[in-house]
Amino acid sequence: MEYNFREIEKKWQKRWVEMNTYRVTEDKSKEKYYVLNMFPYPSGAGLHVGHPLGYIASDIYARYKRLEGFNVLNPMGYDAYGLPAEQYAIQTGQHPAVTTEANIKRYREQLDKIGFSFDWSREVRTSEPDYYKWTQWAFQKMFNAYYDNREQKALPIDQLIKHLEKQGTEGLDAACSEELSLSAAEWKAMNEKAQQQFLMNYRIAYLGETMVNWCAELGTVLANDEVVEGVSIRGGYPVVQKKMRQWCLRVSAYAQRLLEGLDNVDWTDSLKETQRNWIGRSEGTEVEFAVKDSDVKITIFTTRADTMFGVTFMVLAPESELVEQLTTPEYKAEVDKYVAATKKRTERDRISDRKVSGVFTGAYGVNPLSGETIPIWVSDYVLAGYGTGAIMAVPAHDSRDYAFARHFNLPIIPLIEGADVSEESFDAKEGIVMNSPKVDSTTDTKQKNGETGLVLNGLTVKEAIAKTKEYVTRHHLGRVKVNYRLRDAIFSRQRYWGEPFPVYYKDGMPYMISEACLPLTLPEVDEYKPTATGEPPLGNAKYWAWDEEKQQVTDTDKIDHIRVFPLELNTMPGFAGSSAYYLRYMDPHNNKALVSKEVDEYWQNVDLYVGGTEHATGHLIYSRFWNKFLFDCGVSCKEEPFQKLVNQGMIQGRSNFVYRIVSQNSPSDNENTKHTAPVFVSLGLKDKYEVTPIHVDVNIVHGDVLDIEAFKAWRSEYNNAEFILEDGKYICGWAVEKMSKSMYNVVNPDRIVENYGADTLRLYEMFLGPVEQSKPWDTNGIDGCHRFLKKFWGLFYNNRTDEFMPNDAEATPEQLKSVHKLLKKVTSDIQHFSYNTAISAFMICVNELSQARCTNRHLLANLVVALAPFAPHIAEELWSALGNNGSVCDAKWPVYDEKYLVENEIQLAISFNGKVRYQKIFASDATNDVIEKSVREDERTEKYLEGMTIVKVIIVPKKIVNVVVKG
Ligand code: ANZ
Repeated sequence: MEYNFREIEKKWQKRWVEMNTYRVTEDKSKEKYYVLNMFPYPSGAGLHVGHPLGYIASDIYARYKRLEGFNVLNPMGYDAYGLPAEQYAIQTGQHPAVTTEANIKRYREQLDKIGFSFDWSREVRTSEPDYYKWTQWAFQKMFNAYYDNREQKALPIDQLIKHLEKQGTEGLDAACSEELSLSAAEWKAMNEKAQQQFLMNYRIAYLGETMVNWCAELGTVLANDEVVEGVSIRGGYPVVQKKMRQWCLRVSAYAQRLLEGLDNVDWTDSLKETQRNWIGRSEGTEVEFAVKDSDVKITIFTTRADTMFGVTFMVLAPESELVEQLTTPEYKAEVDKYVAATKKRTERDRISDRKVSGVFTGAYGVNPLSGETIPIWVSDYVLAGYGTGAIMAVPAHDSRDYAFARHFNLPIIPLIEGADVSEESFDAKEGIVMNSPKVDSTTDTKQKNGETGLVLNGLTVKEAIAKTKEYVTRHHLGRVKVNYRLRDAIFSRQRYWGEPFPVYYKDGMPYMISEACLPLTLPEVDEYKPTATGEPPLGNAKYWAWDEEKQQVTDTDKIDHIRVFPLELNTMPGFAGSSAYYLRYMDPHNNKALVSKEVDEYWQNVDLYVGGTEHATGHLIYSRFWNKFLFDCGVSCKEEPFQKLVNQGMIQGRSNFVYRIVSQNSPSDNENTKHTAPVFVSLGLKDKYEVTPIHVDVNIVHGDVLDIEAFKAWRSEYNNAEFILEDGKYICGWAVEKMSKSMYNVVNPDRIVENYGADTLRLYEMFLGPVEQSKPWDTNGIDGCHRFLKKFWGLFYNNRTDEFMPNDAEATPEQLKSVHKLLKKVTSDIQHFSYNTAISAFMICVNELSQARCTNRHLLANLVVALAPFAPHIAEELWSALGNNGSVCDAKWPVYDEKYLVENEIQLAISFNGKVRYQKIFASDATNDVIEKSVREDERTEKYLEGMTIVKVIIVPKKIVNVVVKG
């Protein structure tokens, strides 16, 4: 009987559904294992072969763990909110929900064909009210919480209110937007609005004034990567930096915990490093500088307090409030101009651009250590959102300060005597010996301030920093400060297709609609564009106001600000719905909680998370933050959501080319030329002509040979094409490029499944190379995997006679060894995600067993179970043919036995006076006497003796035999 993959796969996919094979419950008799894929955004283009790579890799692991006896949760769902559906809606009027539904349907069909072990009963869609109810709920919890720095956790905002009522801000150490201080009496004297405004500084979800990339033309805020050189990537419209009131999440409060948590998860070093850099912990000192002839003080942040004797000027960020306060009338016009110009530049441009620019404010600061007066400048290389937005500039030790000083001709004071200060010398100096601050200036300070002075001579940089920190603190010149680069997340988008905020506005302040009224469902709109007055798309909704008394949504035109209030018009960003989906999969139908305590305690967290590296600083930071917050609230029982993380590589496209001969005659020369058939020349002959390479659809090329008829039918202009062939074939050229529609190199998994079957597709995707590596899709090798499955099938069924061959025949030691060697390797390879080598091992083993005509039922059954994670359909079919009733998924993973792996023969090299002459095989338990005797008697020994005599025979066990001879 032949391997009929089409029938087998259809049959088992149907049975799996009928038997609920992949339905999983909280079975406490078993240990849990949670496998998760980063869920897809269902785009209109459907899946290409690159998409399932990670899903197959995790499916193999999930199936393996189940065979090992674990209760495995392997869910799937859709990140269903997103821009493409909305853009399409703007262009066509088609409701994004309709597009999304259609795309999901197509995704599901494609996924179903590949034979995944997903428990679809747990599917989630972020755009479903039942799901986003919990996104809104979490947001409200964040609104009603603040972060206590001492306890290092989120606490209910009521606790903060109690504290304020009792003692004002005294003794309060909480994460806040701005350091504030008030007394209990002052708090009580505030009206409701003022109190709400005050609390906004502490809430974990808060409305904050933040700088955003504002694109007036598109009517929305854009992310940094949607803007280049001051214009939007889409449309090329101007983008300016604008302060806007936006919902933000106080992610920065969790910076330290996000950093420390990385030590306890099993992620790649490079991913952890990326997150550490993103969080950007920096220990330094805040130092206060006085301003000459003014009461204003400038606080700067420095990581190099030891360089304070080398400060020659100060720089403020253009956005700093101090700029306006300090600029003298004389310099005002120029400063204003500069500040306005900065608004056009994104922070990213400012960081990457090394061009020097800046203006003098006319004001002077005073160095608290040396007492020297130094000019205060404004420049965009100082960022408003980092540190204090002001710096002390030390051109001799900092490259950007150096460039600035050189450009504006400001003094440069080297702190290492005799050191040459130039751009190249900075790195070399870092971390070596900090020789001394300039000795004169230390003496000067002593004289000026009457202080003991601060001598840093001969210290290392580290020691000098520590000493200066201590000095600065003791003299109340500043304080030790830890800064993080991690910013709060901007959480509002001016979009339609996202989660609505469960928020309404009263007297300009936001109020949460009651938890019992969640979810607040997304309203219908006539237009998906911003309104004529520049409000977000929800501004078009006619039914979008909150009746406070009735506790329900009502008509927008009923808004009277007395009983009926406007609802929030922004929606949540893409990362909202993906921040806690792994928790929802645990308990997807619970309408009382995001996840019940009991269920959460069973599944705990994700044991294996598989997805792309592109989420390193977005989703993987936000969801860790979100989970930590829920952990603080007692909802999630684990601090870290994703224990182990594997990043799958990208599958690149392998493009094919045909070569069109450039016409000798231009159309104007010859009226008929344009009717002339295009001529294409095969790869090997193309150098003889002038040709233009043209991408050709890889689906009409097989093994680099063009299907000429299909090519003619591909495009009308090629209907009458002519071909110059080699050996009767048209050979195409090829190149590895990104897999993309425009390069015609997109391979649809459906086609592969149709032609070779899902099991072949699964095997082949894994056989392409290590999971983490990027690699080109190359259909040329797929036949090999398909042949392997046929051969595997051939161990069970005789092709001609239809006989089912496994029987009770005894297995030979070789067969036992072959299978147990395989089991050992496959077990270890799966554990290390080294699937490609596991598959090679299968190929070797199946060859050996075929040659040996192995029919031992038991050995073959072991093989079927071991192959099941990789090729589940064929495994099910053979498992049932072997007489088993249930699914192969419920079999037991075969354990290898070392005893079959013991080598019973060894091969030794026989040498004469150190020169290896021949190899000889011995029983592995042969004694030295037996070996020596057999070497002496071997006829080859006589030949190599060349008439000499044996002095002695030295045996190095398991390695070599040396025959010492003498003439
Ligand atoms: C003096 C100094 C001397 C500095 C020296 C560095 C080297 P990290 O490590 O990233 O925290 N800085 C502080 N606030 C800044 C801002 N808002 N925009 C741009 N630069 C800022 O870097 C801290 C250092 O970056 C600080 O230490 C400050 O320059 C600068 F040899 O102060 B330093």
